[in-house]
Amino acid sequence: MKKLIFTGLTAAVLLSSCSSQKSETAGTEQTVEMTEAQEEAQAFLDQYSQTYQQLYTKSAEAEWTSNTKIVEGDTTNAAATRRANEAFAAFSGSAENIEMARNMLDKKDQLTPLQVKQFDAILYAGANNPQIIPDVVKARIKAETEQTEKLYGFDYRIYEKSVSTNDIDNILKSETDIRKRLDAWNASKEVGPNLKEGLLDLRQLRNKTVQSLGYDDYFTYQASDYGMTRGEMMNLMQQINQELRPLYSELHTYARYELAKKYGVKEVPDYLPAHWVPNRWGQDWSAMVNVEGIDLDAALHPKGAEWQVKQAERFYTSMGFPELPQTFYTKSSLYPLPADANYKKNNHASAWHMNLQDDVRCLMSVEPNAEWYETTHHELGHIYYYMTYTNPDVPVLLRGGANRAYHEAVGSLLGLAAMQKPFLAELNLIDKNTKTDDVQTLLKEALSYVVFIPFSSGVMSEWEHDFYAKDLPADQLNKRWWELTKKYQGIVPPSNRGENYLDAATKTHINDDAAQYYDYAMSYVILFQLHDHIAKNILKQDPHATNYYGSKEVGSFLRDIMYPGASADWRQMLKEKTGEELSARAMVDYFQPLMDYLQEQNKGRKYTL
Ligand code: X8Z
Ligand code: ZN
Repeated sequence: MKKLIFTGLTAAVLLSSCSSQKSETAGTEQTVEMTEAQEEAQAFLDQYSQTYQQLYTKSAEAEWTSNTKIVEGDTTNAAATRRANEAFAAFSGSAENIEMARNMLDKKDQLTPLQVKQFDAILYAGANNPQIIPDVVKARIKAETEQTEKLYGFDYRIYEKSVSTNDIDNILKSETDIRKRLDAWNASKEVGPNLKEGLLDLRQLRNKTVQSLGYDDYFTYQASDYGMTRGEMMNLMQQINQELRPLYSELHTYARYELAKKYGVKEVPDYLPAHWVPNRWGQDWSAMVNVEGIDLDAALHPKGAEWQVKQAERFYTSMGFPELPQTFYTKSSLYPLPADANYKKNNHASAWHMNLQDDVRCLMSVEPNAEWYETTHHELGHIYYYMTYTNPDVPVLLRGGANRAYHEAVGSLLGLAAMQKPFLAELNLIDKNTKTDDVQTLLKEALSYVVFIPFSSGVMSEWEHDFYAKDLPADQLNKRWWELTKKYQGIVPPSNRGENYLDAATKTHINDDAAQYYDYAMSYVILFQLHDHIAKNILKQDPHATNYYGSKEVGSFLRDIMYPGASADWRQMLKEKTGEELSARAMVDYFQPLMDYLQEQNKGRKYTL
């Protein structure tokens, strides 16, 4: 989950500012003359932005407390969060502000492109909180807060003993006893039924809010942030999925046979039982493979959790990014709570731009292992994105990614780079003289990046599409989830999962980052496009074995992408920076060398996808 301000705009923009202000563009101070209409618009924008920022900050502060201190039975935090979110909604969704933005956009040809983008942003935010139906918005805010509390206040148990989700994840990554795996997997799904009523309420409330301002449904609303219709978004997801399907089919076959061997199961199943794979949702299977000579878990363990955060920061500063502000360390919540804490916290990683200014924080539960090492780089990507577009050229209302997927892509890109061998050798996390098997390394990467695609572009996106846009019946929620899981991931439940379960809702995004999971699928595609360009054209290195460490050139390439925030046009940006339109070409190319190996391994095996 990310805590981000909306983006959502299309036209390209020249950075400029009003006549009464000075702006620094490319290091030179410029004063831009404005017409009367532009001055009027700017006066409104300045006023709006100021209040917006204040209320956004209060809401973020309250949310922060609600997500970092979940006390059973306590209602004070929830009430404070509700009040803050209601105040933000009352302002951003006020009929007056929406009306004003509409009127301004009626004469958009008289405004600067940057102003037009800000008015679009005002309307987009308004549609989520329309005060023509204040009761619906209030009910949604209440339901959202309650849903998060239920999800993160849940006490997961295995054999009656309380466990953290990190504990469950560690079992799924390494346990070879199939019974114990099943028990851990089952434990991870126990939270679902508690979330069903709340999620059904949220569907109705989310749909109703955006429908009042003319969107078909909540999924359509979220897709419009990319300037796309819901159908266009789903087509794009299908396309990404298809391009990676041949490789996924090989990986799926390989995993069925290898895991059956590992667990001592004689008959290889046609579909992977969900508790066989090393992740609660089957979205990342990389823990299946150990590459000899690169045991990152073993190398990271003695370094400790704090080292990982500091190291991720060092990676960014090595490329010329500034150090994190001191308040990042004093105000973030970076590590798991002590076992005896009498409260819980949100245990899914997120990055927060608290005041749309200098207060940036992460909420994580970092442990010293490869998964958190990667996640830490991912989250700091969000943080450096926030820090980079917090500059005089980017108005508060456009402090978001070029699109939401870009925001996800930057940190994941650095996560990928931080795992490559030359980089690991530079950090002494592996011995640079050890010979390692490149094919195994690529296989491990594919089990993370390629395996993620059918989950994100297929299962998650289509389930949420059906849920919000197709009114998926309340008695078919789990059925649909497992249909899609089988179809896209080739994964089946360990045993029949009826409608008394709600396995989709065990995924945090279904509850608190709704109808946006395609962001991640798209972010992987963008990530490989950026990486391909960086490796070949900037570093002149093999994309499979790069070392970004210390490269100011890579830093400045990334900085240029992040600097304009949402004032940039995302399609144009991709074209300018990589020479390509959005395409899975780079991702497919990257993993191409693996195809031969997998086909060889899978010779004579039965394919089921
Ligand atoms: O939710 C996240 C980030 C937070 S923005 C940790 N991710 C997705 C997930 O965990 O499901 C990163 C990749 C996929
Ligand atoms: Zn993220």
